[in-house]
Amino acid sequence: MARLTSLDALPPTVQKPAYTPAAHGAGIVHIGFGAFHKAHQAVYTDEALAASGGDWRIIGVSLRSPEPAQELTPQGGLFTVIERSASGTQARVIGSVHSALCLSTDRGAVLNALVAPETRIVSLTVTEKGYGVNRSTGGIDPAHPAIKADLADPANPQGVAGLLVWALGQRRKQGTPPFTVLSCDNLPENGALTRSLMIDFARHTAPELIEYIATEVAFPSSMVDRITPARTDATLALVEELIDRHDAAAIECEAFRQWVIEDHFPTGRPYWEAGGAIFAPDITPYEAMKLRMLNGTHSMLAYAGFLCGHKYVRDVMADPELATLVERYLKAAAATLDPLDGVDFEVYARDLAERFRNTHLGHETYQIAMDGSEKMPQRVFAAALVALRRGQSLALFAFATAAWIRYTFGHGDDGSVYVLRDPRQAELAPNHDDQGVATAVDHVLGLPGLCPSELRTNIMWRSLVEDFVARMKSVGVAGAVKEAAR
Ligand code: CS2
Repeated sequence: MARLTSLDALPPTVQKPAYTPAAHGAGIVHIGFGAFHKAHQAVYTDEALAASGGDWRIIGVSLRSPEPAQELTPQGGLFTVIERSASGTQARVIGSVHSALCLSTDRGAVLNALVAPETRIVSLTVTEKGYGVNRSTGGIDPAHPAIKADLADPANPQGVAGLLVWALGQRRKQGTPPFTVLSCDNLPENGALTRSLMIDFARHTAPELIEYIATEVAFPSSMVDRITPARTDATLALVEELIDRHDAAAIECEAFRQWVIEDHFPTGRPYWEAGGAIFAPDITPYEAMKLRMLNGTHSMLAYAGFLCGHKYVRDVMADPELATLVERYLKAAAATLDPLDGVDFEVYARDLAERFRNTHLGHETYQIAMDGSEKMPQRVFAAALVALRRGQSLALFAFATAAWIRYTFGHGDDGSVYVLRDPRQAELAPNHDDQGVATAVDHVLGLPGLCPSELRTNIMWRSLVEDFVARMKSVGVAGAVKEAAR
């Protein structure tokens, strides 16, 4: 089968860019060129280019993995997104990616792109663990591998903070205005967090840049949302069927998407409104809603569901007891939020449950279960802390926490073992179940920078978490789910 290399003669059912991609230059460097970026910001940018043009195509950069660039380069940047929902499957070819690079293999080209005056935005989807931020101080985590390497050799940067601080230094030297840094990761106040990370990194490596970064560089926060399962061979086969071409870079996702962004782009931006992006002066309420309701529920259902033997989120939703817990978790998380103009949390919760039920997506619980130590604080503990202060029930949050702690034992009730896939795996690993439940709970909740002390030292919280872990051990996770859903 012929490879996707041009927009010519694609089947009429395939949606194509409503503009000529090659007529637009690059204006964005995106770091973390994975499936989520392709399904989200690249689609919004595609629509912005169609609606109002501009030199805003994206140079996609992977920090380590050469595959994304190898897949995309022979296709001239074109790739397919298949959007799957109950109302059907739509294939669309995206033209907004200008080129793709890998830092380890195209180092010179990546550094050039970061200092090029044409680059006015650097956006990021490097996952929670990619930043190297110490969440309790907001500064750098000197033990993070990329931070460590970049502190030792700042002129030869490998990680996010190192690369961006180096590039801003070069731009300042050559009199080029700074780029805007746009974080698109599921972290609270992701703009402010990236800013404080970079200022602290500069403090250690280039103090002359502190003032410049603090006053001249914009770090808008953004809330991003689109469920994007890891690609499988089935994705590629379906794409071939739909577009009648081989596309090595295709991805699949749900039809829903949302993007709420702080409108602070001194060097300009694409007209992302064309794709439905919402610009708001303060996005933190949207972020809290998404992190606590979508992502918090996701983590709860991933740990409990995985340990009950459910491979996909849709299987979890087909299990009546887990579905009941999902519904209750959504309610409990919603109750921790302040009212948000124009948003009905009940409707949002109903829509989320519907999205989780999407039978057309194979979204693995094991994928969501990854990196729990990076996800639990903003998803579950932040909500639990508000619930504690407001005198609301802690039960669902304690259940989610217990399911995560049970997951850190590294084996299911049937003895099957799995790899945790967590950057703090070495610290979590001693947490096996032949020690007492109280010791296991202490060990995980006591890890530095994880569970806020107000929550950790609360006796009610502790005993709820311990009781759930104990039940999971004595009657099995499925048994504990059944009891909790009663
Ligand atoms: C998920 C998210 O893997 C995970 O942890 O909760 O990736 C989730 O699918 C996205 O945030 C949806 O926008």
